[in-house]
Amino acid sequence: MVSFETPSIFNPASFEAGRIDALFRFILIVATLTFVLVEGLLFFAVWRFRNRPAEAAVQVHGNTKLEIAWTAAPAVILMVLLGFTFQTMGEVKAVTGGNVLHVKAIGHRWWWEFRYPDLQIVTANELVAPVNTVVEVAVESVDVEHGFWVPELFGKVDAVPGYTTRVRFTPTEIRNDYYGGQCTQFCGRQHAQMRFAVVVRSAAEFQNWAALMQRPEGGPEVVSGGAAAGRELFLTPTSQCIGCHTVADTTAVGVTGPNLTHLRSRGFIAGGVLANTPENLKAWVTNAPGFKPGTVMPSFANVFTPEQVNDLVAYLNTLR
Ligand code: HEC
Ligand SMILES: [Cu+2]
Repeated sequence: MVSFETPSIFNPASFEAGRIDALFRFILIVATLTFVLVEGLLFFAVWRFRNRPAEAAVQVHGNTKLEIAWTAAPAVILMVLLGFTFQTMGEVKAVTGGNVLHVKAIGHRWWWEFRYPDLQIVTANELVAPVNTVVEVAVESVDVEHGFWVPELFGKVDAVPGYTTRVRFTPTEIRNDYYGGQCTQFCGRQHAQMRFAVVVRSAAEFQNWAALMQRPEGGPEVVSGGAAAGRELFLTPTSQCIGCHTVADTTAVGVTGPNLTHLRSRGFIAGGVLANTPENLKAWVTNAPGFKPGTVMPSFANVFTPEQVNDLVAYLNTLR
């Protein structure tokens, strides 16, 4: 299993996550002071007015000033917190504006699809974004409700079937590792295995990546040997692959599973839980439900010979 850097809201790497972090810390301080004050008064009262055998307790009824004070003080505190919360919400709200990169994140049981409508890019598991650019993500779902969250970059939003939720983030830091994301709404058996990553790159690196992603599959002339046999098998309708997967400019136009056109350009497969290595591809293509019981991708263990799987993986390896 791939381990992303442990996601933390205390380690913000975008303007929006920075604002949320600041609000959280402010609320934490106010809440801590309130807690210490209230508990301190409680313990003081317990100690100061503890029962002593000789004394009868003083009987008091009502204290208007005190009651007004302990109603007004929390109300004022909550109003202040509400004010800062509204302010932060305004700052992080998705507003479609000028220089915005639009990305669609579509939840599937149990992986995330990423589409860049303006760039004609379709990929999975990894959202690549340029640093210091406003990225507006339109979050959707094709099946059940999912949750979309990268703690370092933006607040949690729901992916609701038939409805688009928008969230915006402006990454400010390029880190070597991935920003780890996780489905945060229980969505069935493989909910915990529904991860994704955000990769933040410099503007130039992002352009290179986009250009690579816009290239079509190389066509039959670029593959040979096992890969050519694998390509043929992959594109044969009876092998089923093309019913669920797309490879641009081939007869593979299925949309049930991840787009495989540039499969090998991604670090992970299977909803971010397996490193994208030839060995893992082989194991996955042989028996996907062995890794993720319940996935709609069937097991091919009794369908293909190991040689056929080798050929398929040789072909998948050419999808760069
Ligand atoms: C019934 C639909 C279906 C069929 C048929 C199918 N797949 Fe899949 N495939 C999926 C789904 C769904 C996933 C994503 C599963 C997940 O991550 O939970 C997937 C994932 C993959 C992945 C990993 C991609 C990634 O980025 O995560 C590869 C590679 C793959 N399939 C190859 C194949 C090959 C090769 C065939 C034909 C032998 C095939 N699939 C047949 C549905 C299908
Ligand atoms: Cu989910």
